[in-house]
Amino acid sequence: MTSTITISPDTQYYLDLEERYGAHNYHPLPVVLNKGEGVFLYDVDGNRYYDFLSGYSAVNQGHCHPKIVAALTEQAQKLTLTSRAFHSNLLGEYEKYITAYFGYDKVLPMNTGVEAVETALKLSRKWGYEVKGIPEDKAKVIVCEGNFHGRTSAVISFSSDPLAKRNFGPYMPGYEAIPFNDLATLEKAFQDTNVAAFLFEPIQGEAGVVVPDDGYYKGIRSLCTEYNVLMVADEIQTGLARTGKMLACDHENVRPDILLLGKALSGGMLPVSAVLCDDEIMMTIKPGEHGSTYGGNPLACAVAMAALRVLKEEQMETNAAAMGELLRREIQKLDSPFIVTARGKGLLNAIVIKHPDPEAAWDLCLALKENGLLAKPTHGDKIRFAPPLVITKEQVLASVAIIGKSLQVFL
Ligand code: IF1
Repeated sequence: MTSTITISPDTQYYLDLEERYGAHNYHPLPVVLNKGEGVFLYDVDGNRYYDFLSGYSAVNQGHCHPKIVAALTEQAQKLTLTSRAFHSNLLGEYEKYITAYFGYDKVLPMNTGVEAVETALKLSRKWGYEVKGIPEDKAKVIVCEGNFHGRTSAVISFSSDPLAKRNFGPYMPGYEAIPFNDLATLEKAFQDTNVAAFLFEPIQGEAGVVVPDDGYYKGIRSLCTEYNVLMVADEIQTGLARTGKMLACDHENVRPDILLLGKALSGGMLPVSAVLCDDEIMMTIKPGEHGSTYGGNPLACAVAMAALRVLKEEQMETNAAAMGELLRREIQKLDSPFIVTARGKGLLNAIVIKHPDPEAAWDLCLALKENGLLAKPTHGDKIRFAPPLVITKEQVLASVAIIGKSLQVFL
């Protein structure tokens, strides 16, 4: 492998600060960024990069989208936080806007994605006991092997990734993992009348952008309806136009019972997440039974409405679908012996690397960085390619040229 990287004194200065004073809970690429605009990121040495990670799909609208920044800065000078001890003039407006946008009775506003997941798990259990009639403390939630839903102690309890759970026990009971994209096993699991919900990612992101067979979402919907189990779609990464539709479930016109959103719900400005469902489920939580300090704060409400608005105004789902097709087609045309496949939907994609060196994906990402494109491996041999949804045809072609050039690192 001939990947050589250059680290300037300015870059090294920042790397050293993080090494000395920060937890070592990540292994980032050796690049220090100080500016973002649209599809581009810029480092402290003024180098420009195509961003092919988009903050793990939190920056679908492009870095520092002017309309979202304007909403942020305008609201930041008026009122940022009241807590839910009092009302604000924006929470109700936001709740009306987002519930109409996605077609649900109500929304429970939270902050991070995993808080939305935890909220959905609590809602599912509460609904299980108080509506479905599951005996107390017997509720089960079915999840998928290879899942990633966040990093709280309860959520890692049902992770199948040893790295995510090792030495974080004891684990939360009440979960059963089945294979992803397997409706027969899902139906078997639903024979247990204590099952309250099925939590799934429409496309498994962290597992390496694993796209299920056509008909999977329709199959889940039909089984959940038949067995009175809540269909809980974690669209925190796949939602908000990322896969070429507003929601990944829209590819099969399927409506989950509980919809989870996060990441790009704020366009990368600040943590904003949301749990949407109808009254039968949402009204099982009574005052004082759930919440958070920042949930539904006026700043988040203003930013989220702007972030949702630009998705539609700029028809980002249409662009994501077209540019995703182009990206996968152009990568296939590279006809590289080191790329097994380029897979995904819309602009949520990954390439699978074929090379004897286990570090090959990492070395390719270093070469991509040297050539002006930022991407990160996931689970060893896969590299996620997920640029902001505002990317143009010319920028896709330029990016693929960088990918083609960088693959020479394997020669
Ligand atoms: C990290 C992964 C992606 C998510 C889905 C819930 C959450 C996430 C489908 C929780 C968060 C982030 C977390 C971040 C890296 C990134 C990630 F690699 F971890 F798995 F995108 F694929 N549901 N995903 O993808 O949302 O609490 O983070 O706001 O932890 O390293 P969060």
